[in-house]
Amino acid sequence: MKKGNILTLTVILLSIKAMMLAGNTIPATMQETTPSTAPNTAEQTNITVITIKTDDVAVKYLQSVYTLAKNTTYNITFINTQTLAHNVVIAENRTVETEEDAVEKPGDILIGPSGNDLTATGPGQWSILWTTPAEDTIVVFFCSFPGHFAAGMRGYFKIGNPPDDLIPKWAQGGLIPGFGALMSLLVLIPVSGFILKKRKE
Ligand SMILES: [Cu+2]
Repeated sequence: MKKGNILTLTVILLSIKAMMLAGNTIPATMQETTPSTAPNTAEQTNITVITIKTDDVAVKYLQSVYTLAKNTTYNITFINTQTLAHNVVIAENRTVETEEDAVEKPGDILIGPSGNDLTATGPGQWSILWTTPAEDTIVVFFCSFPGHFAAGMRGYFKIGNPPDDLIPKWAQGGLIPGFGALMSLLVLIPVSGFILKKRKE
C-alpha cells in the first residue's frame, strides 16, 4: 500500500471514531423535548397549559414563578394534591404584599374553592382560560385560605419583560439569592486554585 493511501485510511478511521464519540456524548435529556400542551380540546386551539400544583405536604405551591407572554390566552390548571383545601387567586389588577391583601377581591380570578368556604377540602383539579395583560407586568397569585399566603402559598407570573421593581417585596432578594452566590464562590475558589496550580506544574 502506498504511503498516501495509508494516510487517507487513517484519516477516515479517525473521523469515524470522532463521530462515534460525538454521538455518545449527547446527553439523553437534550435529545428530546416535550412541549407542554394539553390533550384534546386545548391542543386543537394550541393553548399552552400552565400547571400550578401544591406541594405534597407543605402549605405552598411547587413552582412560584412563571414567565408568560403578553396578551396570550393560557389554560391555567390548579392541582391540589392535599386533603387540606387550597385555591389559586390571580390578582390581575392590584398588588399583593401582605396577608390582608391576600383575600379575594372584585376583579380577581378564582381557581378552585373560595377561601371563604371553610367547609371546602381537597384534593382536586380546576382549569380556567386566562388572557394575560397586554403590557410588561407582574401578576401575583396566592391561596386565599386564611394564613396560607403568610405560610408561603404565593407566586407570580412574569408577563413579558417587566421591570424588577414590580416584583413583590416578599419575592425580592433576601437571604436565599445572597446565600446561593456565596455558596457558588466557596465552590469556585478551590476549583480555580486547583486549575492555577495545575498550570504552574
Ligand atoms: Cu392554601
